[in-house]
Amino acid sequence: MRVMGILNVTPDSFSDGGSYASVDAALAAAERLLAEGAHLVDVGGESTRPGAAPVDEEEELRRVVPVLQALGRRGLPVSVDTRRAAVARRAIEAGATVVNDVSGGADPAMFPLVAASGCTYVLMHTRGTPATMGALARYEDPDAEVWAELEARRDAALALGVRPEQLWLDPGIGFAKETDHNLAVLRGLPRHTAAHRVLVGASRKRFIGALTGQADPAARLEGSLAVALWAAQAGAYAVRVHDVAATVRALAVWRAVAGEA
Ligand code: HH2
Repeated sequence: MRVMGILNVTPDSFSDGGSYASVDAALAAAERLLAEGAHLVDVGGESTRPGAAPVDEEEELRRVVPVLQALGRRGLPVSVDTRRAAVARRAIEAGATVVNDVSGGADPAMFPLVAASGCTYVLMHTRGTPATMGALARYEDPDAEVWAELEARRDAALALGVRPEQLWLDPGIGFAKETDHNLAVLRGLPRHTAAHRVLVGASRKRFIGALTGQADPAARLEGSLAVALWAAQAGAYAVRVHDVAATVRALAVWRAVAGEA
């Protein structure tokens, strides 16, 4: 299973985002994640936490492009976490090979860009925007509804020329989902991993804090590892995590027990 290591270049991560000092810090952090065993570093310049304020395009570009260029010059495996086709385009020019889009292709220019560039594209399930998704977390059957909506977006991407082998599908843990919805979706994973390359992003998320009584995201390691191992057992293709070294070690033991190559 692939491990995508998270590199946030938001101001709360690097107080002077965009300066040389922060680019160097980001480069060092990316190299550390890869040395720890990440297959890919996911660079994001916009927080998508529930209720997060949107970042304008110019600011997002200012945060991520210098970092992506620095990573690209080193030839490091990079994905860009963005909802904007314009940002994705600049990222691909800088050497990113994966576009990770938490909006599920809301930007009308996104699917055509993905089709033309041939990049790998992570298509994630959500409803609404980070500002509105909380109110949209209403489901009768979360697993069935999430995957029906995700497959509809997949079909829209294919209709615009994206090829099936470019796609990873992500049920969007924590996006327009409460704890019970996240658990239902995770429980349903084995039903979907044969048909799709599935990415699971549960690392340090709020539902793990709710289940373990940990308000501090950094104290959610054990719960995050539990979900990563569940995802591996369910046949997921990739996990998106903050704690790369611990995840890689946990997966090594899981792999040995499971008898996976
Ligand atoms: N979750 C976040 C961001 N990007 N991408 C994918 N494919 N799947 C996810 O579940 C996912 C994602 C959460 O974002 P945020 O709250 O900004 O925090 P962080 O980037 O530290 O996870």
